[in-house]
Amino acid sequence: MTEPKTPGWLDWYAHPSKPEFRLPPGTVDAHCHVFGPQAEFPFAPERKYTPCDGGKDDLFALRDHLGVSRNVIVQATCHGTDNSAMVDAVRAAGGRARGIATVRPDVGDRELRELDAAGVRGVRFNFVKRLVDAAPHEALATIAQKIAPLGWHIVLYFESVDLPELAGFFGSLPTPLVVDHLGRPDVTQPVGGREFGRFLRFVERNDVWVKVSCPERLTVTGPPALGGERHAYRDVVPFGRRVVAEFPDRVLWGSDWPHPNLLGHMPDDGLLVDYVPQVAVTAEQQRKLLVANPAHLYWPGND
Ligand code: 0GY
Repeated sequence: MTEPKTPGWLDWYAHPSKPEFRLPPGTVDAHCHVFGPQAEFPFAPERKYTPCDGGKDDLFALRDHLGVSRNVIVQATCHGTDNSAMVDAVRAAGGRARGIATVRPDVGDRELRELDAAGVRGVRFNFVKRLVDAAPHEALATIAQKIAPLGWHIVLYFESVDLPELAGFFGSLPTPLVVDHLGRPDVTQPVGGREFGRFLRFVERNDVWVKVSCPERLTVTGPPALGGERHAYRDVVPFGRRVVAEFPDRVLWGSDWPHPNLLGHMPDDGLLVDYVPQVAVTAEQQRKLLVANPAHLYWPGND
């Protein structure tokens, strides 16, 4: 039996537009997910939402439609610590995908080696309270120690207001760090203001990677009206542009398809591609953001 979707759930865009911006060859979508399909990969009992299906075939179709070459598939919280849908998708991509897993502190070496062989290159630590129950630092530190010898990294998902209390713990982690969605700034604050300044200093001090992703999640002004201009999410642009300008060798881009838990609107994925040249304004910035940086992190030796 399949579970019904969370009331009000917004499904991913079935017919995304063709982007005006031509992604350079080798572009990596470094943040996307798969949801099920539920009949094959049931959702986890401890999940906080039940999404629509968004399986590997739909992801690969979007990849090809947008002109993306490779994907990094991040375990979604609706699958808990059962990584099978994500691993199945990474395997099916035949070298064109890597994975980010969620594991428990008691994960064994054998399971980690199997995940590594499948193409997993990191774990995600999620501190967003609406998505996960408490994330005790001791348990996460145990996971970090176990994955560090594999050369994996840790993906961090947190709200910007929580950074001050988390920064010390993040600084103690033994692997490279990758921050989701610009550290989720409040884009009604100035880009030169205290909160974003704190985030920029954190990135500088800890040499972390930042995903310049999810303008559709961070925006307050919203997308353009249907049929309107293609320069969407203008209120997020200064934040993305600042990070790309300051840390050109440390930024990644991701679509976040199939876009869990959006409340206001579902983005046209073609528009999300057209957001890229607004924040990476030179060809060199675009090459680093889309191709060179993710290749270095996920396909080293091949970059
Ligand atoms: C994202 C954002 C969200 C959800 C998840 O794994 C997830 O469930 O990541 C969110 O709700 O903000 O990165 O996809």
